[in-house]
Amino acid sequence: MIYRYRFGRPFPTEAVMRDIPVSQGEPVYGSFEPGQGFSFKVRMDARDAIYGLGENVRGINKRGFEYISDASDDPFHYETTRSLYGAHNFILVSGERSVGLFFDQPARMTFDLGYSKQDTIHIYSESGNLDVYMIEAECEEKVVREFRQLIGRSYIPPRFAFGYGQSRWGYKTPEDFREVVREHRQAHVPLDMVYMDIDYMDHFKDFTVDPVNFPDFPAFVKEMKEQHIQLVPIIDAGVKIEPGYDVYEEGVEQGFFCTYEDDSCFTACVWPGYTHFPDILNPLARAWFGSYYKRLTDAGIEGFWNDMCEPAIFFTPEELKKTRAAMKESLDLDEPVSQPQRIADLVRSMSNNHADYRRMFHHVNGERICHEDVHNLFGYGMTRAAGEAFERDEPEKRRLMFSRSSYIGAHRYGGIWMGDNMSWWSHLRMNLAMLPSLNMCGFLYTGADLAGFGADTTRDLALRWLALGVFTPLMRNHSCNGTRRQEFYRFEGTDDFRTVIRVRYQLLPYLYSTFVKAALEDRMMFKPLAFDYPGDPIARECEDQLMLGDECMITPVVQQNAFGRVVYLPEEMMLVMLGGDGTKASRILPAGHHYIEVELNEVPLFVRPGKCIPLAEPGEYVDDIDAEDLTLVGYVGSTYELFWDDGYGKNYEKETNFRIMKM
Ligand code: MIG
Repeated sequence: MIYRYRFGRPFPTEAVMRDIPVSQGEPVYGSFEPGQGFSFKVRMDARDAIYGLGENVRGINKRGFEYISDASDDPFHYETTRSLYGAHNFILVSGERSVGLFFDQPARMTFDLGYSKQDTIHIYSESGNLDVYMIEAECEEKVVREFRQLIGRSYIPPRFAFGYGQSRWGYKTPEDFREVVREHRQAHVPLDMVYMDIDYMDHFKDFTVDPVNFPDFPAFVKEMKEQHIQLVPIIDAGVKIEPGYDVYEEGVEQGFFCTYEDDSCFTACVWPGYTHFPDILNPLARAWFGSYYKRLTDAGIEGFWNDMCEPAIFFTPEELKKTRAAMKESLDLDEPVSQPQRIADLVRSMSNNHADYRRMFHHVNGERICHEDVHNLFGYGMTRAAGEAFERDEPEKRRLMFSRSSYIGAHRYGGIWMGDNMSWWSHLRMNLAMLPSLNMCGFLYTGADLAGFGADTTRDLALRWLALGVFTPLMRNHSCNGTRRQEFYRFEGTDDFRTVIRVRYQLLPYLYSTFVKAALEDRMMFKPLAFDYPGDPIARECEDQLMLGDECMITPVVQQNAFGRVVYLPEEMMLVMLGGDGTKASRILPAGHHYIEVELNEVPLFVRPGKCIPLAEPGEYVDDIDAEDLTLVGYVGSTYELFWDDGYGKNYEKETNFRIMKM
């Protein structure tokens, strides 16, 4: 059952696709507190668990901390960071009852989940304009399914997007890209995508290509495609202010940029220098911004990533002025400054400052709306701009699109990557924990920067992270300028990398099929063990293993210097050790705890009783995989339903896309 409660005048986020009648009176769960803004409270039992909240730090069970939905560019996040790049206001409380709660409002919102008081959930916001949805069902999975049906079908990318991608902030010239491809092909390490970060552009201007490095861009795209490589360029939120640059000029002329309160264009400094932000919540401006992607798709590009769409701001003229004045004042003083912290604080607070978000306005259906009140929708709007444009442009064809910032609703138009992480083992564990949380919120096409974006990685971290990345729909090695290089060929013993990445391609039919079926059936691809084994107290506490589809359990190694790990089996399962030297046979292990050895080039996978999965001959790229030549591993007598289509089209339900395989 879904109940809806309405407060004030909510902004139409269009996160929800179904019209649920508004209930009056007391909620079926917890209570709404009177007073300013919005406040909801509910008492928990000692052992209730809380799932959800999409992209956030900490574990799968989110209980015991406070999280804030406030999309922020924060690469240096830790266990106590309250907001990341996205805002996903869905939680699932699981205990005697399973209840899903979705707070559909795009301004800042606090989720105190047993933080102030251990037994109390307190969810509140300054904004009193929102819809609250409460979902009751007999188990966690059903709650999620009802929620997912409410918010609409998840985005499905083209099949090539399930290949391996190499990225690094700093690739600039055609030779930089060619080198990546050459190294992979020479070493027979599979590769499908090379990502183009901001340096491919002409002075960081969206929808342009550096004319010096790429005098004939379509020819370069073609050259890459001949090697079965898709180039995936980045698009940033800010449009450079530069007379003569048509995106800037058209945007100003048509009133398609965000403004100040006086309707002049809002200005913020990001990579291109001073920029304006497209007014992405205005449907006309959204269509206008989206139409520029065609400049690159006309050149042969089939996928993009949208960045800086929180939107991230380095500084604005207003904040810069304030800081400069303070600095000047301190220069004029002969004595040590009286407030030593002040300048450092001012400099730090110049970026992503809410004072700026309060100065920024959108124009939606004739109304001027302060950005602060709809902040969490910007990334969603940008993903949607691209998604809607692709749909208009070539309705029959899927394209790759994923963004950094998001709100629930964006999951229908694209995926997300998990933002800037660090080359830390703790962030590898966080990557794992985020998968089911994001799946609950509709985001299926997702993954983290493998081997870590910021800071220097190590060979073993890279391999262990890739071994998790083998399972994530988005499998991309990405790193920051200035950090240790982490393409596989920068390390010793590159055979191990080949072995691990090839496992992805062996599993490709299974992963692709599992992904598409999850999208079509509004289900999760990755589940906490608790969802499948609700009566098992050990399974409920398991935070470093996940159920994959209906068939498998994954148990990545997430600790340095470990030669294996302890795994927990809620029931008997078959261990299939992929990668390695290829000679290890699968074996059945009884329920309970086991220590399994896992070499750096191995990927353990457990198959559930009565199930099997298909394995392909690994190819060098996705189109090289032969879905007619599959081997089943698992339990004798079991069957698997494979989804395999043309990889591009949208006619998913076509009967011939489904095939029953019997072991
Ligand atoms: O301010 O484009 O998260 O993936 O490499 C940093 C440069 C801007 C942030 C993205 C990251 C990307 C980087 N970008």
